Order: sequence, then structure tokens, then C-alpha cells
Amino acid sequence: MSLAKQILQGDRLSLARLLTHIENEDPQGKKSLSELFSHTGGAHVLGITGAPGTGKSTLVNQVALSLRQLAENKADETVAIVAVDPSSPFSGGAILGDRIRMRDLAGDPGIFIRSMASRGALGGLARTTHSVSQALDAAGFAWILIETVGAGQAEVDIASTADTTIVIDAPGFGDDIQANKAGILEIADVLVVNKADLPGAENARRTLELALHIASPSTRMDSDLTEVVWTPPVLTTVATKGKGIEPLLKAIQDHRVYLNESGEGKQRLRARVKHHLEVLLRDQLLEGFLQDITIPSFEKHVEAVLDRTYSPYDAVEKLLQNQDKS
Ligand SMILES: Nc1nc2c(ncn2[C@@H]2O[C@H](COP(=O)(O)OP(=O)(O)OP(=O)(O)O)[C@@H](O)[C@H]2O)c(=O)[nH]1
Ligand SMILES: [Mg+2]
Repeated sequence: MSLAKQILQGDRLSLARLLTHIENEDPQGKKSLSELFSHTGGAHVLGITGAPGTGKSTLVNQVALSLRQLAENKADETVAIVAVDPSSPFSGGAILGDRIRMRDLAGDPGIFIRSMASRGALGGLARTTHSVSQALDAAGFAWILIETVGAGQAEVDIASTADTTIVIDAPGFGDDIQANKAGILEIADVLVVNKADLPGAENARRTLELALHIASPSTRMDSDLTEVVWTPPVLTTVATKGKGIEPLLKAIQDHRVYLNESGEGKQRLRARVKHHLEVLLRDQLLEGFLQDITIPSFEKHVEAVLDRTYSPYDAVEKLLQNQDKS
């Protein structure tokens, strides 16, 4: 039986194997993903992003636990967690976070956890996170929770993979938010001020509310507006105590309904497919091209550019014209 078929039958070991193939970008991964593709589209993908230490992992755990506790149909309302970690295996935070995760969530067969290394990719995700998410979708998980690397920058990539993007802030992280406000507000569907037990939380919440209001002052004020507009709610949580999780789940549900009813869900899906096709095409073309060219030949052009014999643009022209295999 093919790997894909085993996954469709609910075999978790096969799923884990496929995810490794995908992460390694080997042909078996592509083959299985193609076979699985018609089974995707059922999951709701949540992206959780924010500066390092704001409490993403803790919050993801709580959301996963609550989704499972509130599930009316435990067999169907399953949760997959993808934690994108910095490549270094020595990053204490990530490892500690995972240990806590294992302790809280282990034992529930409706929860599947996968860490993946970002391998130096920027933007908070690994190159293959989108494909990993698709595999989990096909495997039948109702919810996919993706925690991005907290690089402290606006992790905009997540917005092109997730249906609902949750941006987490915490008191004391205000400067980061300040510097990246524009990017964060652009991608946030739901804003959360975590660590509401610490002083400064209310201040952080008000700062976000104000920034949102400045960014889109007309929303909700114009009662004649027939078009439905989504204004990201700003919520507060204490992830370590599980406080504020139910309102957060409600906001996620509301956003999901909004995506369906406004048609924005379809628009986003179209943009996502387009983006993914472009990325694949670029990768494939480059790969094919590089196969036709020898390293000494490439180096020759590198030398020529270094010597300023000709420009990088000329070098690319020459490479494309000759593809000389010398
Ligand atoms: N006081 C307080 N501490 C919290 C809260 N939520 C998380 N923490 C603590 O904040 C620290 C960081 O939490 P994590 O969940 O690992 O944060 P993270 O954003 O996943 O961190 P990275 O993945 O390393 O970027 C831990 O020591 C948590 O126990 C909260 O609501 N209140
Ligand atoms: Mg974390």
C-alpha cells in the first residue's frame, strides 16, 4: 500500500515518515503529496506568531487543550501542532517549550505534534511548512496550529499559509511592536496581549487598539457600510493559567465564519495557490537550470563579475544563452 493510502487510513507512523520526506524535499514527499492533494481543504489552519518569549508555545498548548476539551466529536475534531524552531538544536527556549508541550498534551491520540527546523529560512517558517500543513490537512486533522519562529520581526509568511493569523504581544515587548506595527497589523486577524497578569498589559492592549484604529479608522463607524469588514479583536490572556482562552476560541470561530460568508476565505485561498505555484515553478526552473551547468562554468562567471569584466546582469544573460557545459 502506498504511503499516502496508509496516511488516509490514519496511520500516524506513515504520516511522520511523510513529513520527514517533505522536510528533506525528496521525491517521495512530492509524490505522496500529489496523491493526497484531493483530500486537503478540510482543516482550519491557525498561525501563531509574535516576538520570542511572548508565550506562543504556552498559548498554543492551551488552545489545543481547549479545542479538545470542547470537542463534541472527539474522533473528528483533532488537532495538529507544528512548531517551527530555529535551526540550532541548542536553543534552550524551543526545547523547554517542547518538553512542557509533551507533558501537557501527551496521551491524547487526537493531538499530533511535530517540530520542524526553520533551517535558516527567514519569515518565521521553514521552506516546507506549507507542504507539511497540507499533509496534516489530508491526514484529517480538523485544526492545524502553526507556531512560527519568534524572530522578533513581522513574520509575514505565516499569513500566506494560515486561515487565521494570531499575533501575540506581551507587556514589556512594546518596542518590538512599535517597530513592526505596520507589518503586524497587516497580517493579524486576532491580536492577543498575553501575560495579562503582569503590569503593563492594559497599556499594551490600549496601544494595539489605538494602532488598529489609526490603521483602519472607518471600519465599524460607518453604519451604511454594506460590505462586511473584519476588525481584528484585541484580547488578553494569561496562558500559564489558561485564562482568556474561551474568548480567543470564540474570536477564531467568528473569523472562520467571516472568511466563509464574506468570500474573503476564497480570495485568500486563490492567492495562496498562486503564491505556492510561483514558488514551486521558480524552484523547479532554477533546479533544472542548475543541473545543466557545471560548477567551473558558473565559477567562471563569478570571477568575471568579481573582476568587473561584465555585470551580474550580463553574466545571467550569458548563462541563459549558452548554458555551456564546459
Ligand atoms: N507571567 C506569565 N508568564 C507567561 C505567560 N505565558 C507564558 N509565560 C511564560 O513566558 C515564558 C515564555 O513562554 P513560551 O510559551 O515559551 O514563549 P514563546 O513565545 O513560545 O517563546 P519562543 O518560542 O522561545 O519564542 C515561559 O517561561 C512561560 O512560562 C503568562 O500568561 N503570564
Ligand atoms: Mg515557543
